[in-house]
Order: sequence, then structure tokens, then C-alpha cells
Amino acid sequence: MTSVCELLNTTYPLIQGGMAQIADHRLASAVANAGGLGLIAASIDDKETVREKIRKCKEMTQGSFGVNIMLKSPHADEIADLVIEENIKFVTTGAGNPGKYMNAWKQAGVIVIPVVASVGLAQRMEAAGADAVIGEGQEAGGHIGELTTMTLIPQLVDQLSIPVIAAGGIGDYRGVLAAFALGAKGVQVGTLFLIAEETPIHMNYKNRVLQARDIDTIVTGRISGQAVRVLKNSLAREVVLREKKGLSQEELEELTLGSLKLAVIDGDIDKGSFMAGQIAGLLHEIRPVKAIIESLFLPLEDAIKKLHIQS
Ligand code: TUI
Repeated sequence: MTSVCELLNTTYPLIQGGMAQIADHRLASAVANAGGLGLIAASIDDKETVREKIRKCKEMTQGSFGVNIMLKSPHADEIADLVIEENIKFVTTGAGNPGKYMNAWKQAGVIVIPVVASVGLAQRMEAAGADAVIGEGQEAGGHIGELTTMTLIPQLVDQLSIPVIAAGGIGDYRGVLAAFALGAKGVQVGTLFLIAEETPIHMNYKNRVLQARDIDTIVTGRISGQAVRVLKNSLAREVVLREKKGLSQEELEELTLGSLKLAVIDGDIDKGSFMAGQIAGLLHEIRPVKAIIESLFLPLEDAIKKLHIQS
């Protein structure tokens, strides 16, 4: 079986999360240059906006990078074409089922790695030709499923033949070790990159992540079926309150997606939607992407030796 590093053509078995409206060419190229798979998040951008980011990224790195397609985007169809036009080698997808694009991508030689939150979708993706899946637990930030990383990953590993990459709740080498213990062959990390030096978000966003405690995230949209994990603030509390009074899924989506920009660009502490995972409480310093990635993998050999398993 080919390793995840061989599949991704990377030094480390690491994928950067496709963080909507955050992960552009600057973060993607920094991750690629540091030996991981960088991703440009297409988010709700139109085709030409994403094309521009791809072209810039090509100039900034010789390393591996790809595009994350948010399948609820009104532009998802045209982004699916764009990755082929631009000869993109790697695609990850989120928030849906990319089945209708799989044949075209596979024919074009794209390596496709859908993010899944359940075994059922993962099996359909494997049957449709996915090269690997990213299993994302509900510890993650942003749009999430029901299962935790701890429960999802071993179930995926047992039911699939393709490599499983773990996401959700991984914030240091201990999380990486745990993911491998569960049978994952690689990791995807999002929240940890929010506070990377190269990540182009408002300083207020980084500070909110740095100051977060363990219990400072909340899930909005659980009732209406569009669960999104964010840092607690007045918007998040308002959304949960209005949801209890019966807000529609569309209204909720608009409220959270529109306000993501307020967090990322304006750093609006009260009205912004600060998507982040539960591991935010572990994170305390801003570092360059390269230092972050090395701190995930270089301590592993030593940590394995020091593992104390009582039996
Ligand atoms: O997609 C993500 N994380 C995201 S997307 C996003 S932008 C957004 N914001 C507000 C509302 C909606 C989108 C912010 N964060 N992670 C991957 C992920 N995919 N998590 C969960 C899923 C998922 C859930 C259900 C994938 C497929 C699915 O069902 C598909 C089907 O048809 O069976």
C-alpha cells in the first residue's frame, strides 16, 4: 500500500484544513513549502477568484498543494471544472457528497480526498474512486458531523481499504500519535494553523483562539441540521437562542457564513463567526507554519518510546 506521503508527494503525512475564507495562497504555499499538503479553500468564492489564488500559489511553491471545495457553495460546479483546467493535483471536499464530480476528476488524474463524518459516505466515496478519506470528528471547527474522532476513525479504518486521515482535535504531537494509534495513516489540522504566523486573518481572531479555554467553543445549528462549531461570543449565543425559537436552516447558514467574513477580515469580536475546534484551549503561541509542522512530527519517535502502556 502506498504511504500517505507518497500519495501526497509530501515530507509529512499532513493535510492543512480547508478553512473557508481563511486558507488562501499564502497559507497553502507556506504549508506546501514546509512539507505538508497545502490547500486553497474555495469556500464561496467564484471561479476567477479561486483561479487567481491558484496562480499565485503556483508562483509561491514547488511543493504539494490543492483546492478544498465546499460543496454547499453556489460555485461548486465551476470550481470542480476549474481544478481540472488549472491542472490541480489534489482536491479535498467538505460539507457534502462530491460523487457527481468523481469521474471527471479521476479521468483528469486528480487525487481526490473527501472529508467525511460517517462510514456510509466514506464507503460510497471509496466505491466512487476516492484515493483516501479524511475522517473528521466533531471536535473540529466549522461545519461538523455527529461522531468524535475517537469513535469515527477506527470504524472508518475497519470498513475501508483506502487510507484514512484523521481530523478534529489534533493540536500537537500527542494528537498525531493518538490518530496513528486509531489506525489513521495521516492527519489533517485546521485550528492549529489558525494561529500560524502566515495565516492571513485579523489579529483579533488569532487572539481569541490563543485565549480560548477548553470549554470556549459552542455548536450552533445542531437543531436545524447544520452544525457549526465556533468560539463562544454574543453572535453564537444569539444564533443558538434563535434556533431554539425555530429559525430555518437557510437563515442560520446566512447568519454564520456572512459573519465569518466579519471575524476573518474585520476581527469583529461580537458579530463575527470565529470558527475553531475544541483543541483551541491547548494553543498558546503564534509560530511559523514550518515550526508548527515540525512540532507535530519530530517528537513522535521519542514519544513512542516513552509511551507507558500498562497491561
Ligand atoms: O466542511 C467542513 N467544514 C466546514 S465547511 C464550512 S463553510 C460552511 N459554513 C456554514 C455552514 C455550512 C458550511 C465551514 N467548515 N468539514 C468537512 C465536513 N463535511 N464536516 C462534515 C461534513 C459532511 C457532513 C455531511 C459531509 C457530508 C455530509 O453528508 C453528505 C451526504 O450527502 O451524505
